[in-house]
Amino acid sequence: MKVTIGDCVIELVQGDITEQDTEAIVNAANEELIPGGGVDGAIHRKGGPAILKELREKYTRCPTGEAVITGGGNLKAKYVIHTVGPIYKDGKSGEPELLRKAYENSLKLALEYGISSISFPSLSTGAYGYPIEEASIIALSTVIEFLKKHKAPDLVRFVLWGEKNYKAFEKT
Ligand code: AR6
Repeated sequence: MKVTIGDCVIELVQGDITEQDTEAIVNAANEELIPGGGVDGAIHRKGGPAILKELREKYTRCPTGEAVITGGGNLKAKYVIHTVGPIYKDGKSGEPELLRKAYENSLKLALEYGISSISFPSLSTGAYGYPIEEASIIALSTVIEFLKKHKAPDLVRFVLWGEKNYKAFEKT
């Protein structure tokens, strides 16, 4: 599914983030920047050790809602933007704002690096337990607002894992 916001495109696809050929892909990392499971595990496995090496050289940690950037190692993507979504408690402990910040700060880094296409997973909706319906509203509204304001990047692709996640985003 595709929608246009001015000259920019938001695309929803079902698939694997590590296979994307956008200039950047976004990793659902943790504050310690230590490779874990889910998207994070898949990115480090396929991207190879260069990504972790660069993370260790440049950064010590990444607070929730912030984002850092490395090269893409063996991935098709030139860059990996590592951001940390909130761990879901009850939805009333600041999670919506932190999730919004994670998307927004990833997009800001993309602008800073002149990145024209970027793929996001659905941050926080795996190990961190954020309900996909609530998360999809924040993800999409944050990206739409950003594209309206900055008119870049040209393409923002959401890569959803499995049919249930794809359908939730499609409905939103
Ligand atoms: N491509 C796209 N989406 C995927 C893929 C993939 N290859 N694999 C899983 N998903 P998660 P979080 C979906 O757990 O909730 C890690 O251990 C998945 O179905 O990757 O932000 C980190 O180190 C879900 O919808 O990230 C952190 O400690 C979404 O991606 C912690 O998990 C996010 O699930 C971060 O948890």
